Amino acid sequence: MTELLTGAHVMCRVLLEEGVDVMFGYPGGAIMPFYHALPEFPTLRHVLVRHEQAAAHAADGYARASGRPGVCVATSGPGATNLVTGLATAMMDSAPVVAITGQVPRNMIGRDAFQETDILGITQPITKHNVLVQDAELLASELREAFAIAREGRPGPVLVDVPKDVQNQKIEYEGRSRQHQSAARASRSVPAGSRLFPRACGDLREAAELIATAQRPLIMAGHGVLLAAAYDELRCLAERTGIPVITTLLGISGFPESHPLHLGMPGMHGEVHVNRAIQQADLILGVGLRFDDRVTGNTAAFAPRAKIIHVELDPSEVGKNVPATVALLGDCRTILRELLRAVSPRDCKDWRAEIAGLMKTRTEQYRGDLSPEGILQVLDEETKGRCTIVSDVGQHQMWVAKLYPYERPNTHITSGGLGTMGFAVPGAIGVRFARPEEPVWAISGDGGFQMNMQEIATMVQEQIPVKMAIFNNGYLGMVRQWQQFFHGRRYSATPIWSPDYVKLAEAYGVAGWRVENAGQSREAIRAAMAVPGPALVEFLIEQEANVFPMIPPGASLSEPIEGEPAPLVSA
Ligand SMILES: Cc1ncc(C[n+]2csc(CCOP(=O)(O)OP(=O)(O)O)c2C)c(N)n1
Repeated sequence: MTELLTGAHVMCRVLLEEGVDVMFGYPGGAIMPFYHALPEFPTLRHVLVRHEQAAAHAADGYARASGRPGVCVATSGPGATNLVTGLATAMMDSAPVVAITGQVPRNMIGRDAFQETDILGITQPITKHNVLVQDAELLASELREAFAIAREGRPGPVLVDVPKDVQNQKIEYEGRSRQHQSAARASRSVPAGSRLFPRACGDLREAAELIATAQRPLIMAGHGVLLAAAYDELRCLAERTGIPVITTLLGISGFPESHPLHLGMPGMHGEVHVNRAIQQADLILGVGLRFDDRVTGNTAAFAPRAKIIHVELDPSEVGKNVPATVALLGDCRTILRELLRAVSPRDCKDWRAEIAGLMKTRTEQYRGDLSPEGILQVLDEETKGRCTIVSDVGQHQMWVAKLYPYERPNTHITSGGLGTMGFAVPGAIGVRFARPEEPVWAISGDGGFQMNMQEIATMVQEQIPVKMAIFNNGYLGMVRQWQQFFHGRRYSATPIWSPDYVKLAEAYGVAGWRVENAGQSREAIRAAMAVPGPALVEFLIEQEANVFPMIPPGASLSEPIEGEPAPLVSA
């Protein structure tokens, strides 16, 4: 049966068909017909953000936590350009996001119309696909395709630009058949990518042979493990072979941290024993990662003795940063299952003992009473591991990655690839929509928090009980650390003033606490978790605390800085 509908109604219908239950957006002139139609679809919940960047991050957070595409909506011009950082963030971290933007009417395009911008041109390199829909007849198919492209294969953001007159255009609409709808629903429950490469392509037998004969093998698990939900397969493979597992920043929570085979995080701020193990390894089984420069350090000196088996969905990643001896192309879960069948049991005992010998007991690096380590330990005790943490970017991001013990799958969410400050607060809003029963903590520095703290208003208006923690050191800490280590302590533009966060929370009608010493942490965290709505806890940490160890940029993994560099003696 066909119906006469406007383009805007078709957009809402397709969103419903695609199983969308929430979208994050901000209205404006060119997207008004869509917003006019929206109230007729009460099951499509719309969350009004305070800045479109936050809409994109919230859609991204929703996507990462649910495995389903997150949706954001903006008007043309400044609304659309405000999405850019969020789309680039989603692109770098393979998050399925569908962005819908209004565009000026077709007859105004190319005439510098009010709020016209070439958002297709702008987002071309930071989306998996984008399209300007020039006829409402094509709207349904383009939108459906947008969802399919966002979620299929290696997930990523897709932008659909819809001129205002196309939203108003009336067409005969034939809804997707019931069969189609249930097929769409079924496909959503399949982990991303598993339809593209049903079987591993690459030499499994050669990979199994390398795994059987290596003396010092390591598994490096990346974001692909989380995207493919390959948790059980990864654990089984590690246990069957006794190979220790390293989790990259985006691979964290892909493998339980208390597991005896878990080693830790590699790379720039990775533990010394992890990086040493990499440098001594004779085989690295890289699963769903791109061997990013923050992981490898100087690639020329990375894992000099190791052959690399690269398990990867995206063929363009293979050989891009490090050469692979064997490439197994496909969905991580599928390939790990096949590898499991192909490998024989072993235990790698000697190698594990060797790595244990490389481990040092961490010496307390923090001078202040309120250490990041202490805060995260109390947070773990109070949440009992039952919480998802969304971190921002900077020193606190590294502490949150390394010091909280992630046991449950996909409970650590952060902007790894783009390193986008301001991600945590709006990202956590999206995560909470995907996991309405889960306590969600957004942990930011005082710099990143001030980039998107306007979203407290969104939480209040929409009653989203995200708990916010600010690690306030009075600096753009990570940049200050680099200035201390590599720029002779010239703290140029890194001291940063903050408002009184407790009063700020109060102004929004939100509960807030300031924690100045270790003794106050537990009570504040407990109280924040006890209030039903959003809450904020500011931790006044030592101003010049540093993240150790650190591989200097461009150096090899064998050259860690493990303590404060000596102050420069001026001539
Ligand atoms: C949008 C954006 N701008 C600039 C940077 C560069 N940058 C990386 S870390 C950092 C400092 C972050 O400071 P803060 O949020 O206070 O966190 P801290 O490092 O102190 O924990 C900056 C400026 C960035 N990553 N993202």
